[in-house]
Amino acid sequence: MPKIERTIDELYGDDPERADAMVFGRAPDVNRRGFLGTAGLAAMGAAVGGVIPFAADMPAGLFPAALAQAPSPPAGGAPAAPKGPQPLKFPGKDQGLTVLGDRPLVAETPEHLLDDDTTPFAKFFIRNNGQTPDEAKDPDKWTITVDGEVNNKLDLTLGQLKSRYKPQTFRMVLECGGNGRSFFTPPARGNQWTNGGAGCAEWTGVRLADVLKAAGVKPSGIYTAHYGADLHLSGDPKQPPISRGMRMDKAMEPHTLIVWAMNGQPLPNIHGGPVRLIVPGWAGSLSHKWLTRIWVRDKEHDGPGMTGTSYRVPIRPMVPGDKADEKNFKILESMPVRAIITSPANGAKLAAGTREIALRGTSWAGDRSVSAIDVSTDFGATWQKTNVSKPKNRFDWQRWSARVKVPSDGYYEIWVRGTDSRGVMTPHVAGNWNPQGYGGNPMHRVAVLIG
Ligand SMILES: Nc1nc2c(c(=O)[nH]1)N[C@H]1C(S)=C(S)[C@@H](COP(=O)(O)O)O[C@H]1N2
Ligand SMILES: [Mo]
Repeated sequence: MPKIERTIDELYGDDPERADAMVFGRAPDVNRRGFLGTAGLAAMGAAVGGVIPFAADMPAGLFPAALAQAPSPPAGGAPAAPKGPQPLKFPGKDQGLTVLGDRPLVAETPEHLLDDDTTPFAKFFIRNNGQTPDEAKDPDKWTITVDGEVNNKLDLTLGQLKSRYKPQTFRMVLECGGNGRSFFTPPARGNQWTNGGAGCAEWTGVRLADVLKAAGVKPSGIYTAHYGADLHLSGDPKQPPISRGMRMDKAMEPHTLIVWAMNGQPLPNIHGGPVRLIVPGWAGSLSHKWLTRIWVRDKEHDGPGMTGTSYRVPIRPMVPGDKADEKNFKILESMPVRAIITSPANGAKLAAGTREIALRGTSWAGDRSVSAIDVSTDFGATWQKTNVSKPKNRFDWQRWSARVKVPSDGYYEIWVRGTDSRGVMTPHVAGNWNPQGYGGNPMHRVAVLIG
């Protein structure tokens, strides 16, 4: 690939018309599919590294996947990462993880590293909001309080939790509420996740429902509020750290767990050890780490992360980039369907003469399941069905695989789209724009160069 002086995002940000003319070799107002002039085609081929056999199907104005790897700089909030993806340096973690922020530590997993059925610790994303507490010296003495709208307030040690209730193990996706945020235009505030704020691990613990039943939730107890041992990022104990909560019916679901093990090992400190919540299907921020207290409330929780536009999405669509009217927002619950390609990696180079490519990926859909995954090699002109695995249990992700044929050497984009159990499909571009960028789940694409 030729050296790119400025990222394509920067170019588009500064002068979109010139950028379009450079990339597509034509006036930007010509919005017809396949309208690439000969000069434009040559320029585009040079930019992506090869001829484009399906150029006629390439939508006008499309960023080639080969050039769209670097996430856009954020509009505000989190500071922009210094040039290019920063590798993660953390004991036991794969250096291929991308650091999105180091204070607090936030790191995502590039799609091609999500190629395991069960995401190992080494490849599991990290999302902290505050200061990570020190490792617990005596984990079984860690205490969790359950209070508020309950008949019997509980102070349970982890040891008691393990012995009093029946342990459960499920393989389930944990996904940050902001996953996919970098796909919004104009950029949304916060960590610029691509698709890697997610992983699927085996979680062992007890049902939150069993603990709540032991505490005896009063009819007035309709919502939970979660508290942990981490301090606010400032280190000031008077500043409240993140505290989210959920409707009682989600808290009572059989897959909502208080867990102490991940992939059969004691829960690592960085993932909330010795004990955390796992609330599958909903924003990862509900899965409170270093859990110390569940307060049962008689109204929707209003802790940090529950108000304004935090973890809240528009009820009626808003104009992208516009000022938010907070009355038009409701709390984010189930995450939307997402489908990614885990092999080949974006930018893969395959030997000349390759005519068939083996594809693998994974998919999940919040509270729903995935009913179909389709792939395209011709910019979405035609689609092919893939084999989609059955989940091991509810909230497990669903791996998919396919073999696709290509007619000649050159530059291809593999596109994937997923459909959930209610027929809702991943869109071409992130929709329902919102200031903090929740629910960005456009089709994933990878660039592949043959020869
Ligand atoms: N106590 C506490 N719990 C927390 C957080 C936090 O900052 N503090 N971050 C939340 C968010 S936003 C996400 S996405 C998940 C990330 O879990 P992980 O770091 O184990 O991947 O933890 C959630 N639980
Ligand atoms: Mo998150």
